[in-house]
Order: sequence, then structure tokens, then C-alpha cells
Amino acid sequence: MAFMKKYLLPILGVFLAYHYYSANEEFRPEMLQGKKVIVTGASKGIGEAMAYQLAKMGAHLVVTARSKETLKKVVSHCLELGAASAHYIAGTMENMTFAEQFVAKAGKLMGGLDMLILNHITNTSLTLFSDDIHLVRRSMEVNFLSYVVLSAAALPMLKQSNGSIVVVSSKAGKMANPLIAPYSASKFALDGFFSSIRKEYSVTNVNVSITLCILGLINTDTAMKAVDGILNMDASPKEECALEIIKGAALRQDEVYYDNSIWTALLLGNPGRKILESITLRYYNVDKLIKN
Ligand code: NAP
Ligand code: 4JX
Repeated sequence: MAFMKKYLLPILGVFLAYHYYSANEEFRPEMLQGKKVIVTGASKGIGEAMAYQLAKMGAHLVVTARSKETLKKVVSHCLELGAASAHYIAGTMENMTFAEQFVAKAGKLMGGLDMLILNHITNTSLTLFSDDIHLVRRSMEVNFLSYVVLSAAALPMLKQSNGSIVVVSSKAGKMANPLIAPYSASKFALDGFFSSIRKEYSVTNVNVSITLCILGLINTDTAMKAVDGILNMDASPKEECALEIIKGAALRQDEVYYDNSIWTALLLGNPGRKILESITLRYYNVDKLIKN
């Protein structure tokens, strides 16, 4: 108890104060004006809503998903809304060669890259897991591995622009829920990978921010159809969700929490993990890391 009062509570206090004040920088839509942005999974749902928010802010956009016809419509609406430029490249993120070549093509179209927004997921329905190994593999490949491939391909351009990687995840990537085990596994993997490379960027002075977005249930058509009759939970609006993701990304926040409960960020924020991470980092020989 004495240990808790003397050490743990002051550390927690400093941590919470730092977190609160560092998140209080002002967002201005001009921050995105003229920025070169990729949005994946942008043919519908939150990805489409982010494309429209970014278009209104005057960004250059390259959007992707599989369906060409829907992407065409998204691009023309982006131009109407005020995008500096807007293009689409259609393809599937099941194909890692497509993922890699997509980034190169998008970079050429815009002449560089400031922000990579990783948002697509493979189709998921709510079911008890029994033996659908194919869904586990597809979820890991599309929802996780392609994110790694896309960010690795984009890193040289993002280093040049001191840019940002935005990873759209879920409460299901921080806590367990029934009926979505493969999806949840892929979202936990995103936290493990991208939070680790954020540490690497920090110790090796790579000025590329990584924003992990932890979302509650959002009212996209896909989500509403999937949970219908199974989950009685209020969903938050996709337009506001899209804006909160972009704000957090522009402010280079490590994490964005967007949910209809104010408790989510507090309960899933996990200060214990952050304290342990920074203590553990002190055991590393940082000079050796930089030379490698
Ligand atoms: P959505 O409306 O279903 O949109 C998914 C997007 O991914 C579409 O553009 C889809 O277009 C694309 N896509 C699907 N399979 C693909 C593939 N194999 N290759 C490339 N693109 C593919 O999804 P959403 O509800 O907006 O979710 C967006 C993000 O938010 C996801 O990362 C999700 O995990 C996260 N999230 C959502 C909720 C929610 O309640 N909605 C909650 C928490 C987190 P095509 O079909 O044309 O390819
Ligand atoms: C069922 C459930 C319960 C999520 C976050 C979540 C996604 C999954 C499953 C949504 C879009 C979809 C289809 C809780 N949460 C969630 N899901 N919390 O991210 N769900 C559905 C709904 C993929 O495509 C508490």
C-alpha cells in the first residue's frame, strides 16, 4: 500500500496529466490541405466517409477497394467536395503483390505521400468459431498482413514527408468478444505490430507517426447487417467517426478512441502497459539499435 502511494499513484497522475494535455493541441482542417493521402477500403462505410472529410479539407487522394464502379463514384464526389485531386486504383488486398504495387502507383500519381490510412477488412459475419481456418487465414492476410506490406512499401515516402500511418482498429483489438474470433485476432495483431514499430521509430528517430484507432460499433451498412438480431448495442455515426480519426492522425496521436461510451478510453487505455513499456525500453542498448 505504501509502495502504491509513494510510487504508483504519482506515476499514474503524471501519465494521465501528460496524456490529457498532449491531446489538447488544436486541430485545424487546413492541416490536411494539399496533403497526399491514401485511403484503403474507401468504397463504402468509414473509408468512404474519411475520403469525403479529406476531400472537403482539400487533400490529394488515392482511394482503393475491389469494386471499380463504386470507387469511380467516390472519386467524382471527392472532386465535387473540393479534393485537390482524386484517383482510384482497384484491387484486392488478398494479393500482397497488388498491395505493394498499389503504393508505388499511388505515390507516382500524387508525387509523394503524407498519410497512409489503412482501413479495409475482409467480409466477416458473426459466428461461433468451429473450424473455419480459411477465415482465420484470410482475416490475418487481409486485415493484418496487407497492412504490414502497405506500410513497408510506403515508409520511404513517409520518411521523406515526416508523414503518418493510420491504422483503423476496433475495441475488438483490445478486448475479447464472442462471435468474431478471427477478426479479433487480426485486430490484436495490428496493435502488437504497429505499437512495436512505433517504439522502433521513436528510438531510431524516424519521424513517422502511427495512430491506432480503437472504434466501438459504427453505423456502417456492413456492420448494421452483421449485428442485426444478434447484438443490441447502439452504433455511433460513421461521419463523426471519420472526422475523429482524421483529427487524431493530424495531431499525430498514438491512439484514437471513438465509441459511444466515455469509459472505453479510460478502461482500455491501459496505463499499466504504458508504464511497463517505458520501463522495459530502458533495458535496451539504444545505440546498438540505431547502428543496425
Ligand atoms: P465496410 O463498410 O464493410 O467497408 C470495408 C471496405 O473494405 C470496403 O471499401 C470494401 O470494398 C473493402 N474491402 C473488402 N474486402 C476487401 C479486399 N479483399 N481487398 C481490398 N478491399 C476490401 O467496413 P466499415 O464498417 O466501414 O469498417 C472500416 C474499418 O473500421 C475496418 O477496419 C473495421 O475493422 C473498423 N471498425 C468498424 C466497426 C463498425 O462497427 N463498422 C467497428 C470497429 C472497427 P470492396 O468490397 O469493394 O472491396
Ligand atoms: C460483435 C461485436 C461486438 C466490434 C467492436 C467490431 C466489427 C466486425 C463484426 C463490425 C464490422 C464488421 C461486422 C462488439 N464490438 C464489435 N463487434 N466492438 O469492430 N465489429 C461486425 C461489426 C466486422 O464488418 C462489442
